[in-house]
Amino acid sequence: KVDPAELTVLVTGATAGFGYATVKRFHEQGAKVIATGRRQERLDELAQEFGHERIHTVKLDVRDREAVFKMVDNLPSLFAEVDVLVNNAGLALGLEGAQDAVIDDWDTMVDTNCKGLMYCTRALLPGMCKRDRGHIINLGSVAGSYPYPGGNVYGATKAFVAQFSLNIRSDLLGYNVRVTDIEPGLAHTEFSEVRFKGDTEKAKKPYEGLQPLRKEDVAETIYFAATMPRHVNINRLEVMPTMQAFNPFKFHKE
Ligand code: NDP
Ligand code: 8X3
Repeated sequence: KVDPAELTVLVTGATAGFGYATVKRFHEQGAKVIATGRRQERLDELAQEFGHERIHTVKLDVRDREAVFKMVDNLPSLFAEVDVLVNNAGLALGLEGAQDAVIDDWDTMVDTNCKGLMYCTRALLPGMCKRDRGHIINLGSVAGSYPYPGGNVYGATKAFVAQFSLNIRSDLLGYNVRVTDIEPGLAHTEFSEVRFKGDTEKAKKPYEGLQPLRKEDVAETIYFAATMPRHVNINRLEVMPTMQAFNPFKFHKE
């Protein structure tokens, strides 16, 4: 098994949800962690929580290509050799049908979930290849495999994440650099608050009457993939709440 205390882990979107839980999981096991996100006050709280030890925080919007590359170039030497990149920053916006969706929301999802993830990957991969040691862990979703009404662009961005993950695996054959796509189902984080733009009532609905995944469950899955022996690559890992499953096809009848 990989010893987490020997790892430097960079997490995007570390200010909430899976990202925060992932920082905590790795940090408590002795890893050095770079926590990034847009909300500075949350990053400050995080550094405080972990005693400013083995933690480096950077305010970063993954959509800003220049800032992503600058962040990687400017990492302090103690954190410069990143072993694990957790490409977690992402969001869904809206649940309208494609015919009614807000096109700016589509842009934001593509810019964050696809392009931001691409930039972080591209910025860190050369170092990983040079050191012949690394792991890119992407946050996909069940929404990338199974369609649902209103999932239009969000699901498509996650299908991109799944295929991008497989394709870069092909590019990296011959290097000790692993690539994993973690594909969670319904999980209770700030995800729904963001999707419904602060409409708390709507945001609560998906989680009512069932036990969704907790952020810690997903962090554990990420941790599992990262600490498997180096000869093992988890390609895709789909994880759902026990209380979630599939619908049959629907038909519109005249
Ligand atoms: P949260 O909303 O709780 O957390 C999302 C994180 O992403 C926040 O830390 C946010 O931080 C950050 N973020 C959003 N936009 C940007 C940006 N442009 N630049 C940098 N950071 C950004 O959601 P989850 O923890 O649930 O989601 C994490 C990932 O998991 C996402 O990719 C999501 O699509 C995916 N996912 C979620 C599922 C769920 O049901 N919750 C299921 C399957 C996948 P800040 O605002 O400070 O920048
Ligand atoms: C998040 C899961 O089903 O809300 O990716 O799209 S879902």
